Amino acid sequence: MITKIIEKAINEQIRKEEDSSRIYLSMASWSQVNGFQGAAEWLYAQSDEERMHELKLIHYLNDRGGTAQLADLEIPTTKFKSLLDVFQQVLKHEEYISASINEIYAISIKQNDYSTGNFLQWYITEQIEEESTAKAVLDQIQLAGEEKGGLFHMDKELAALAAKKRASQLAAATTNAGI
Ligand code: OFO
Repeated sequence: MITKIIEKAINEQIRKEEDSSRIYLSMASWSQVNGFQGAAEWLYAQSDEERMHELKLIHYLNDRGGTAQLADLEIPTTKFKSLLDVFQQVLKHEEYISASINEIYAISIKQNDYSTGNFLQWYITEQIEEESTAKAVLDQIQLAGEEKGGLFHMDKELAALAAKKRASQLAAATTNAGI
């Protein structure tokens, strides 16, 4: 049985993951409209991944005797200055999510809830990867600067990264479905 404190913390994280999904969806849409097809594909895939993070938390909370609850969300911005601006915000957002996961982990240890601590390890590892990918993409966009050729190349790289992401999402879905 999960404590009310952990239930509240996980519900708050459910809200943040759903919010992340919508933020990336908005960024994906902006990228598509502004001619960055590869970035759009990557961000659409990232948005789906955040929904998967949300679902994983919902299932965990309900399975442990808690009740998952959805919350109101702010409308994500649709205005970005550039692709650089988009990925600066992606990195900032991932750092915020990492801090949030670390906070729930600390609460779970304080509450002697080692099952939740163990469950959160998956998110801790995931965040290391997400921050590192966002940072690598951002570095490359910064290197390309305003140069069209550099940005075109970066967009192609993002399309390749998106294809990889989709393949691993499919593999995870297949495993979860027990296929
Ligand atoms: Fe990108 O964050 Fe979810 O967990």
